[in-house]
Amino acid sequence: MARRVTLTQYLLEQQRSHDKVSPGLRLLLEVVARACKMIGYHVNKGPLSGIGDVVGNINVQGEAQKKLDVVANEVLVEANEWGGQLAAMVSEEMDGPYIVPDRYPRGEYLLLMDPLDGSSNLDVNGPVGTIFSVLRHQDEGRVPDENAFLQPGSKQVAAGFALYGPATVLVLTVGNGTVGFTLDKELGSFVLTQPNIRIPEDTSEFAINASNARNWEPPVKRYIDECLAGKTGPRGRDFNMRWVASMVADVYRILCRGGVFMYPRDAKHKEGRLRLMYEANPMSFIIEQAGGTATDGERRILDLQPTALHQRVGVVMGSKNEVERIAAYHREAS
Ligand code: AFP
Repeated sequence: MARRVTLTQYLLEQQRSHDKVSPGLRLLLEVVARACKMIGYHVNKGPLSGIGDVVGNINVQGEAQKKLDVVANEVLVEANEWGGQLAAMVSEEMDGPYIVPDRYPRGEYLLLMDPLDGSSNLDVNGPVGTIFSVLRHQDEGRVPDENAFLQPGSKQVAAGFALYGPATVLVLTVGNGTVGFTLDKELGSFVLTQPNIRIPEDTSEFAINASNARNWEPPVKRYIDECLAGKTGPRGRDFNMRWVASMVADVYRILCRGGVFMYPRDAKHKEGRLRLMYEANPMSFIIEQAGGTATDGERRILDLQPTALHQRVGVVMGSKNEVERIAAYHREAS
């Protein structure tokens, strides 16, 4: 049987062979992965978990918080606050930064997360996941404030997501490619199953919520119309469409077989719908490290200078040649 490489072994090898992984970052990523296992445990119990009912809270996004959103956030905060690697955390489920309490040592890293992405799929047993991003705290001597987090995505030292689907998978980059692990539920270990994820540069599959079509900007409408025209249109081939309405699931599919994921700005979502800091940035780092491209329609997402923790952004990411075609359509339009 082929030697099974666990997440711990992979991170130790990265620490030894590349200066990109410090002992502190390795420990941080192992703690985040362990927290994801716990979240996956709750998710996989479905209605039997007794959580998931809307508790009536409305989070900073104005969304009804399901208890599992809150539980996932608590699991991540409690797992990460005592280890000494982090100075603070930002989450979709918390209005402002969570500063590691004085009773614990504060470290050099900042953690940003969407604890339960796709949670509106929970009621229908759809795939959901946890997205995370790691930045360095640039001024380690000072308690971080909101501004400490407002770094462009290119400053990320690690990013990843867990996908709680038929299997629980963990996708990770530390800046040395993108890799995938599958949870061996008997052993409780994440085992390396995709040692070098590469996104095909071409694709005939796109992902977009087509119910927004009337609101799309012209370059997006042009691109989608050409895909729908298929063999009879300018693309000369038929396209397929997928939309899981769970970014982690749609992005994982693209990592596995190519495609383009689109949640563009439109007349209804003027800034876009997805969050820059803990959805678009980590996913862009992962996609680029797998040979793909990620823009806000035109500009590279990882170059964008954030101005607010929960700001939204348009997202077009995946197979390089399609994302670049869409960016060209935006340039032509402007
Ligand atoms: P929820 O976490 O509220 O389910 O939103 C999921 C998400 O942020 C992202 O994962 C999906 O790609 C996108 O929203 C789906 O948006 P629509 O519901 O508008 O299709």
